[in-house]
Amino acid sequence: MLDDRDRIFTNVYGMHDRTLDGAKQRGHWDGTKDILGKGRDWIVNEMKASGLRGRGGAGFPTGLKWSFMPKESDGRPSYLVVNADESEPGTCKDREIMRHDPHTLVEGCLIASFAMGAHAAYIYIRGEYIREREALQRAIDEAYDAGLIGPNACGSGYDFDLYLTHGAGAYICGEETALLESLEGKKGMPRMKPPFPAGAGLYGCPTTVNNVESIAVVPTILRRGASWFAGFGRQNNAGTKLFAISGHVNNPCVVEEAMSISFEELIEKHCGGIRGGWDNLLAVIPGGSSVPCVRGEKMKDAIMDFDYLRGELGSGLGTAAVIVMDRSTDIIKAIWRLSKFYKHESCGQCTPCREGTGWMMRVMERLVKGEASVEEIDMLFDVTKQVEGHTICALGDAAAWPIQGLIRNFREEIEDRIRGRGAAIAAE
Ligand code: L3W
Ligand code: SF4
Repeated sequence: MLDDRDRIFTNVYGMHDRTLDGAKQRGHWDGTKDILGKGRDWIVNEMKASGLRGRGGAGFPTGLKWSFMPKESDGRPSYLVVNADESEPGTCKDREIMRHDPHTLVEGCLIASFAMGAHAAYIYIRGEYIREREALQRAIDEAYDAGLIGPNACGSGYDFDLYLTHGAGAYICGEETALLESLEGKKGMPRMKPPFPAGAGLYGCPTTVNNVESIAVVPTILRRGASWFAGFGRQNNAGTKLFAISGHVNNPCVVEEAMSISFEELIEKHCGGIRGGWDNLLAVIPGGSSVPCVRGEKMKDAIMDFDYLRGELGSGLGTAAVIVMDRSTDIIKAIWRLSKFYKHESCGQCTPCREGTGWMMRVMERLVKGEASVEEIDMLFDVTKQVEGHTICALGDAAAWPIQGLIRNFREEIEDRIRGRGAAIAAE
């Protein structure tokens, strides 16, 4: 279990003072000017050496992403955009940072922006996060008043402005290019990639979009050293990580742990075990609603990191939103509910997603009722394959993967329901 001294987020439950004074007492904003004094290259190289992979779901190496930004300006400004549109079902970790440890994010924005030559950063926060927005704005105001950001930030000679803006309830605005469209005042519709934001992002300028947690861990990594962070977790899966565990555990929580912790330890140490015991565990979605569910039996020995969950279990760490379901769950109905969500949130601009999400949801509805035929299970799987990888953004994949996980892991249950319904009709 991670030692308290190695936790970056020391105020996850809001037990301590979240103002600037409290943040400073917990070690934040300590030596920030010295970090900036080491220069852009040093910061980017340290971030690469730390092994930090993006915490928003995709796990793209953060230092590498920063290195895509231009070294010399071609006349266009560069921007950092923080994706705080946390909307993935099950995911509520960034909320804790913004509510209770907002200075980690504000300080991270300054350092990350400096490293990428950006004099302005935008935090795009989910519209429903009203208290979080207030807490974050207070922290930004405090940082301006104390000269930590603004002109000559921290006395470094670097000018830096930080803006907070909010969304209006659309899940798709968490997709990085839809978020940029929305920031520009347009309808939040994903753009084709490439070009990636580093080449043409906000207002057509070089932009890096990073998740809240990815940016908020930066100052501590640089203070304590890349090797300290890289010392947690397995190779290629470094660091500490916020896990948000919900569902049928005795004590749902958000907790920072070492990457690659076992699922069993995570649940036993922090959640008081599975409701009704381990034999009662039916299924787990280990990384937010977009990744495939896994049968409970396969999860007990699982290692909670990117490579194990994808390579060994065909699922993913995603946002590390761990959704636990016990045997009281109607798993077919639970996945149907996700299908309904993705259908509702599809922006509709590409055909496989616009048509496919509705089609998949309707077949799922019939599976829930046991009204489909057994042959339709394979047909549904085929349709998910036609959606996956054939859309402008990852929402198409996100709609396809949970259904694929259901069919791979719970085919017998689906067939039983169809046969049971058939038998019931015959008996009527
Ligand atoms: C420059 C290249 N940049 C990739 C950048 C790219 C982006 C990052 C990751 O979707 C996933 C999705 C959800 N040159 C680059 C490059 N980049 N190649 O790297 O890119 P990508 O395409 O792998 O992912 P994505 O489009 O950002 C994110 C999944 O995460 N998800 C989480 C959803 C999370 C929320 C939330 O509430 N936080 O909604 C869970 O599974 O399905 O697969 O920056 O530009 N050659
Ligand atoms: Fe819009 Fe769906 Fe296409 Fe993404 S995949 S651009 S959400 S229609």
